[in-house]
Amino acid sequence: MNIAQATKAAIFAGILVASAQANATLLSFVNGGFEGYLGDTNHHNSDVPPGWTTTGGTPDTFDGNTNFASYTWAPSSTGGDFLHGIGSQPSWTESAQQLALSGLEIGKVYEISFEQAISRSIWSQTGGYWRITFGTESHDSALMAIPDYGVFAGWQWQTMFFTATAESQSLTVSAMSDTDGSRADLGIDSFYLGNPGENPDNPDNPVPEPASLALLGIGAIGLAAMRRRKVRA
Ligand SMILES: [Ca+2]
Repeated sequence: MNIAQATKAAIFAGILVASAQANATLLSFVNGGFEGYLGDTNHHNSDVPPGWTTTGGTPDTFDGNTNFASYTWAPSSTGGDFLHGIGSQPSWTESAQQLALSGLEIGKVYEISFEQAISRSIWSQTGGYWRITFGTESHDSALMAIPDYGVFAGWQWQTMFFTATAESQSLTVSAMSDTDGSRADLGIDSFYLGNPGENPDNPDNPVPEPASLALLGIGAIGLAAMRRRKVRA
């Protein structure tokens, strides 16, 4: 490969990355980091961050320092605030939503990935998990056991795949406990919804290496050159 070809390959790799980002923004999904809340995160504030809407119970905006009532948390890998939800179905399930995310391709697979955590406050009774609903499809995250008081078991990455069945779908995150009528206190942060494999924060789903992007670029340039030759012939 000469220098001109290498330059073209590099430019194309850049275009690939840029178009992937453009596709992700078509979703109109915002604020997967749950940032931007201006109130007090060290009490049950019943407030969700910008972009999110409360759809069940009173989920709160917490951060790694939230420690009232024996809560013990730590910052997620992307830090800042996170969403806290109480699961105690069937009577109480806290949930938040992003309505009518648009520009979806019907039949296309989308990745949803996030970090989850659990804490034990003076009211917590049992373990739990997050139920993620996107359109008509729901997936449950891995069950987290209730920790001892003062113990934070860490943030845990979850990766799920959903197939769009409409051009516009709503997204809901619901806190669930493992035992009906018992309370679980859960956290969720670093939420991603977009093309599979393109969440740069997800350690279980690494982004393509720059080298493989460049190879893709070279392949595409080669195809284009072949087509040009065909047209001339
Ligand atoms: Ca955050």
